[in-house]
Order: sequence, then structure tokens, then C-alpha cells
Amino acid sequence: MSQLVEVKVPDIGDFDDVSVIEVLVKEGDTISENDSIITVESDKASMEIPSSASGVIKSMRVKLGDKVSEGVVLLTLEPSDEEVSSKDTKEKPKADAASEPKEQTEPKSKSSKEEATALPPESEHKQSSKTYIAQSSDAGDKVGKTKESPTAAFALSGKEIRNLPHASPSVRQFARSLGVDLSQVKGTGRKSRIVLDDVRNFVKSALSAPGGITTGSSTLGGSGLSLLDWPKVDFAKFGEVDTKPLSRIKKISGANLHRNWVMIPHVTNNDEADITDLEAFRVQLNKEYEKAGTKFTMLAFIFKAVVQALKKFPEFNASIDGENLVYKKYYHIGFAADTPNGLVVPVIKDADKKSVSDIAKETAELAKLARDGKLSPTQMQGGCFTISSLGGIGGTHFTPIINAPEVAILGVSRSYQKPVWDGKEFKPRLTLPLSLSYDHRIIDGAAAARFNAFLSQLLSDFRRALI
Ligand code: CAO
Repeated sequence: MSQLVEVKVPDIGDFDDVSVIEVLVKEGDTISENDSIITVESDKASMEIPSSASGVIKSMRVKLGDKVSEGVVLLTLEPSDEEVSSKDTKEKPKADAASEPKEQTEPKSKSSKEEATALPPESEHKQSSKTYIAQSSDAGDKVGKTKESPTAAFALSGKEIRNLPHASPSVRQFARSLGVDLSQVKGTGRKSRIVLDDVRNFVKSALSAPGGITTGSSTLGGSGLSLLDWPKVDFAKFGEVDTKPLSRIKKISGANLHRNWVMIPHVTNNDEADITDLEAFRVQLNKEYEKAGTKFTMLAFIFKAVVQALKKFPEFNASIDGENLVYKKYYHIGFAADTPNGLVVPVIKDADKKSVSDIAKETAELAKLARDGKLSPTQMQGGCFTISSLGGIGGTHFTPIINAPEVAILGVSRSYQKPVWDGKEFKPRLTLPLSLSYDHRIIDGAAAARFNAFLSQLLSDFRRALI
């Protein structure tokens, strides 16, 4: 066995005591001279430190998070035969011509040097015609010992240039903060460099992937929850099946619902409203206005009640924005519409300024557009609060999922006749189930109970809206 070679951190200019942010090799790997070993990062820049020798890594001496400076041993190598014989051939002339010791650490070929210096962004590139090469203990003198530019590129082999992620320190830092392994991100910048948008897009697609994406030691998607893989079952083994692709709406709404369900601590408050009188009033109005073609729907009354409740409880008409809560002074109310292709949420803008009949008309129009797949994006934007009414279909109560960045959603189920004791006898009362899901980070349980109770009182007696 040939003698082990220590590979150390070379002179890296002003970089001192810098953090190891990536370890690119492991024990047992066969590496070539100039292959990158680690990436270090200071508060200003990051750089990859390549090996100055080829061979098999026998021991790693650094790990992620270590601080390194010039001279620190990174690993020990058992030099490859090629290396030993090339050393022999190099050393021979060295012995004969000791005046040329620096030859040994020059990049192997002109082309690899050219590729390496073409990699950094413009600013680095301009000053990067010099290279730093990691030095093995027996490697002789360093070359490219230029201190002007600690961000200068290293000479990498063509293989490594293709395989290693290249990104600026800010992009690396951003990726690390999200737990993204840059080796899985496709760079779209110059020379395949990874830019901020590449990391963002990677995270977006990870969040919409059914089982998320495992990147490095973490799992993206499901907000970093380490979940079991989605079960893979050959359903056809158990009976006849028909496989159809998910609709575009289902893919989009599914990804949104998944994120909202996982990221928002939901609690649902259930209540009921006695809508006996309101329903009688609605039926009477519909009769009166039949000739005019005006319709009064229960949903439209619920819109008006919700606006009143939002005015009374402004934290329900708010959104989280980082460390702030944004209170909205407008009342744009969305409603879930069931369409053949999936769920969409059109928004009635300025519901506070519209009459019950206007709202009824607009919900019908928007629901039709939704079902015909003709809603424009602007008709689905700007919502403050959502109503999901399953009243026309059925159910008693349910748990609607909050439509982020909103903080609450009202689920309405089918009204039913409930026997209510009036002190003398049981009387049938038309009762509307109300399920209010709220973001518990923003809304306390008591506030939610008050909001829902207020809604219930309003729907039971709309005169309260005047108070
Ligand atoms: N209880 C009993 N009956 C109700 C009711 C309620 N809460 N709400 C509506 N109805 C009745 C209506 O009065 C209407 O009866 P008539 O035909 O006799 O007039 C009938 O049910 C059909 O109503 P509708 O559903 O067509 O109209 P709507 O205004 O109530 O709702 C819309 C419109 C777009 C909200 C609804 O059609 C829809 O798509 N709902 C599904 C929403 C959904 O999928 N939510 C789940 C999302 S997951 O959170």
C-alpha cells in the first residue's frame, strides 16, 4: 500500500475560520486531482476547495459545520497508481530540475482550466483567471497563490463542473434555510448556475408533489414533515380499474388545500342559526319579486351576515404577512363553487356595498362561469374570507379548509327542522348548521365562538344588523 497523503486547506486569502457548508466527498470515494472536496463560506462569499491529489479517500477529517483555516487537514488519500506513477515521472525531472517544482499543482489540462474560470458570475469571472489548489502535504509548493481574490474559481475537472451545484453564497444560504439540497436543483443561470428562482421553483414543485421531495436530510413538501412514502399499490391486482389524469383544477386546488391543511393550525367551531323567520322572509321576497326576475338566496343573506361579523371582528378579515397581521378595510368574500373539474373560489368584491339581490345575482353568474370553466383569474383574486355552502347538497357539519392567506372560512350545511323547546312546548325551527374553521395562530377559540354566535344571532334576526 502506498503512503497516505494528507490533503489540507490551501492558502485561501482572507478566508479564515470559515464554515464548511458542504462536504462533497466521503470515505471510500475515488477522487481525481482538482475534484472539489468541500465548500466553505464566509459572510461574503463561498468557495469550493479541490483536492490536489488523486486516489481513494481513506479518512475524512472534516464534517458539515466545522470551521477550517489554511493548513487544516481535510482528508487522507491513498494515492492512485496513476498518481504515484505520474508523481514518479513528475518527481524525476523535479529531482533533475529542482528549479520547476510548481508544475505539479497546475491544472491538468488547458480545457479544464478554461471551463473552471468560465463558471463564476461576471464579477467573479473577471478576477478569476487565477486558481487556488488544495495542497497535499507532499505536494510541493502552492501555485496560483494570488490573494487578491478569495472568491476566485478553483480549477475543477470537467466531470465535477457538470456535477457540482454552482450558486452564489446568498442562493446557498437561501437554499440552506429551506433545507434544499442544491445538487437536486437544476440551474437556469449562466453556465447552469443556480439562481434564486431555481430554488423557489424547486420548493414550489416539492410542495405540490404528492409525497414531497426528499432533499438532503429533510423532506420538502408537507412543509418538511418526514412522512412515509405514498403507498404504491397495483390496484388492478384486486379488480378492474380505470385510470384518468387529475384535472388541472384538481392539481392546483389539491396543492393549495394540502399546504393550507398542513401549515395552518385549524380549529372548527360548530354552531347553528334559527333561520325560520329568515327563510319565511326569503320565500315571501322571492314571491314578491318573481315578476322582476330577482332571486333572494339563503347564500346571499349569509354573505351579508358575514360582512357584519367581519366588521365586528376585524381579525377575521386579516392575513398574516411575516410578523405582521394585515387588517383589510374592504370586504371581498369568496365562495366555494363545485364544478365538474373541481373546486374553485370566485370572489364577490365589495360585498358590503351590494344588496342581497345583487349578491344573489352575482354568485349565480360567477358559479355558472366557474362551471363553464370561464372564470378569469381576477374573478378569483382578492378574497378576505370564504363561504363554503354545501346546503343545497346535504350534510350536518363539516370542517372546511381555510383558503390561505385568509384566516377563517365558514362552512354552511343543509338546514333542517329541529324541535326547540319554547318554555311551553317543542316547536319545529328551521336550523342552519354553521362550521367556522379558523387559524388558531391568529384567532382564539373564544373569538371564534363569539363570531359564530354573532352570525347565528344575525341570521336568526336580521334586525340585529342595524344595532
Ligand atoms: N339548506 C337547505 N337548502 C339549501 C341551503 C341550505 N343551507 N342552501 C341552499 N339550499 C337550497 C337552495 O334554496 C336551492 O333550492 P331551490 O332550488 O329549491 O331554490 C338549492 O338548495 C340549490 O342551491 P344551490 O346550491 O344551487 O345554490 P346556492 O346559492 O345555495 O349555492 C353554490 C351556490 C355555488 C355555492 C353551490 O352551488 C355550490 O357549488 N356549492 C358547493 C360548494 C362546495 O363544494 N363546498 C365544499 C368545498 S370544501 O370546503
